[in-house]
Amino acid sequence: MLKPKHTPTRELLNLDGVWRFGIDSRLSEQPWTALLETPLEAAVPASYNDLFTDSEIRDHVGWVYYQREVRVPRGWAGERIVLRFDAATHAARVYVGDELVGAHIGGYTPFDVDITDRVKAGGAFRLTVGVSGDLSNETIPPGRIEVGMDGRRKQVYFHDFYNYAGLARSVWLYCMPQTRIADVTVVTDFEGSVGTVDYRVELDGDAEVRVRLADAGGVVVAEAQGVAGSLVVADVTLWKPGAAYLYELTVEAVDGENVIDSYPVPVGVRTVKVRGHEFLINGEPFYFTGFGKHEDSPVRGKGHDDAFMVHDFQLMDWTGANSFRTSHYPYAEEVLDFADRQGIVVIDETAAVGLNMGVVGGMSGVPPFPTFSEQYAGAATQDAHAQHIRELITRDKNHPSVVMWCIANEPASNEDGAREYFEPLVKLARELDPTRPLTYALVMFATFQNDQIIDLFDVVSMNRYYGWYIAIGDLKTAEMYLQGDIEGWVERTGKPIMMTEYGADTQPGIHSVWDAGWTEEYQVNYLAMNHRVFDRFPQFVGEQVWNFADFATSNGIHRVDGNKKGVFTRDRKPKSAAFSLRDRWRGLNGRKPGATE
Ligand code: BDP
Repeated sequence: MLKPKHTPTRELLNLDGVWRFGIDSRLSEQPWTALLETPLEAAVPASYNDLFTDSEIRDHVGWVYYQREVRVPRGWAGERIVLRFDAATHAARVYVGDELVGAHIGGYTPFDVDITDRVKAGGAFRLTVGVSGDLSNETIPPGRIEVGMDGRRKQVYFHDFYNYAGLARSVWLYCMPQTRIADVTVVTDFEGSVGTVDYRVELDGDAEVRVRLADAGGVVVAEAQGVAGSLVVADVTLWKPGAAYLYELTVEAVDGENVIDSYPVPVGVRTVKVRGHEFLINGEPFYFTGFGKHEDSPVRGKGHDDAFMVHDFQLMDWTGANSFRTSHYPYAEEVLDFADRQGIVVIDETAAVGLNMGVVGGMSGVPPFPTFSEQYAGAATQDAHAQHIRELITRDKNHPSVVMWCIANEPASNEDGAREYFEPLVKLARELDPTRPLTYALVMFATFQNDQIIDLFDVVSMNRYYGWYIAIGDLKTAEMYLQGDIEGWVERTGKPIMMTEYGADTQPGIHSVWDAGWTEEYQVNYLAMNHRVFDRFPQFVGEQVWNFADFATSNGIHRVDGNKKGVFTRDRKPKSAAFSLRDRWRGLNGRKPGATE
């Protein structure tokens, strides 16, 4: 699905702002049929939860409604007119006037609603959007709604980050020609100094297609005609981690000399490959440094914010991070566009977090009932997961920054049923994108002895907390556990191995000369212990600390004002560990991680 853009043939109206807002229990039966009777207004984009002081709204289970007037620009007569939601978390119903015109399930991928037949250029309409933050065994991520002693419905879920909901990304009204470019796929390669850009265009309607590729200075370097083809780029400048370079592919649907539709796609020429235990970008071994992140900030919740985005990338660069993982859901498209331009490498993760009943059993990892069963993650969950993978890959396939798909975070890959659940999803992802490696982030209790699915994937991504959840305050024991764990994976797989999560909760301002949990020194020592172990393994291809910043969680006895494993606080102030990571990742203390000599 193509991101809405201003082009010579397409126009765009941003609908962000302050919308009327209410929760279903305080509105009439069919609230979309009239002006919402509510004193509340909510900011878009933002999760609604933290905007208000009322905890009933914050933890609402059910539908909430957003509403505003929209005027269609006068000049759009004869065009196809579409509403676009960059995300509605986790489900949406869209009403134009009194009528339901579209619906979507999946909180982190965009959807369009064609409203050409329902609105008039120059006219206005009442737009109401119902959004539900509910999680069930038919959603990704899954969850369960329980009814409390007082009859109140409560959302239960199996991930620690707070279940923010609402319109957390931009809303657009846009117009396109009736005959239009529906999709573009690019795949790049190079040999020596010659690059190739294979392209494929899908049209809605009948037209000829022509494409041209311009370099960063706007000089056209290759042209072609037809819905698919291969462009050759002499003296190619590659897209590299830390040294982004983008060409622009302009795709045009034409009728003779008449341009019917025009759409630009930024293109970074680069390759990604797994060879033995190496992860190669442009044929060279790449070592990931960086973080697992969250879309999370005070007041906005998961609301996308350009200022936080720019600042986060600055801080990542400051620490020497060359990458991050979009834990635990696809991030706003703006973030991937920015990563493309900044040369930051991305592991793009689905929203499939919490496919693991073992976490309910605490550190024992014993599930109360099988994860992959109709009681929890059954056929409906798998269908939702498949649909989510389709939407993610369709959205992000052309980003050079995205080098790997992470299909799930910490699934119960040690349980029976995991293979039946994941095999078709892996097949689907490989069909949709044969070019990128696949991984999943491995939970602690999925060991090299009991994991049932690693052979389906390309990279072993470990989430490990030795020295925190296991052997806290005893880094010597933790080091032995970690060493043995990695050795086991090396022997079992021969694949590239990386740490996608390792971290220790840290309250800034607490200090100790001993190895005491929650202190700034302990976070530093904990990370140093991990790094010592990683550096012993040539099979190791990267380290992403959990987490970039502190983030909001649901209530829990092991969370104090959220998850404090951030290297930065929630308002992006550095803890001591930020400085030690900077030393390591920028090579200030000698060797850079992953350096071969
Ligand atoms: C891991 C999860 C991550 C949590 C982290 C933690 O993947 O989402 O935030 O543990 O406990 O299991 O800090």
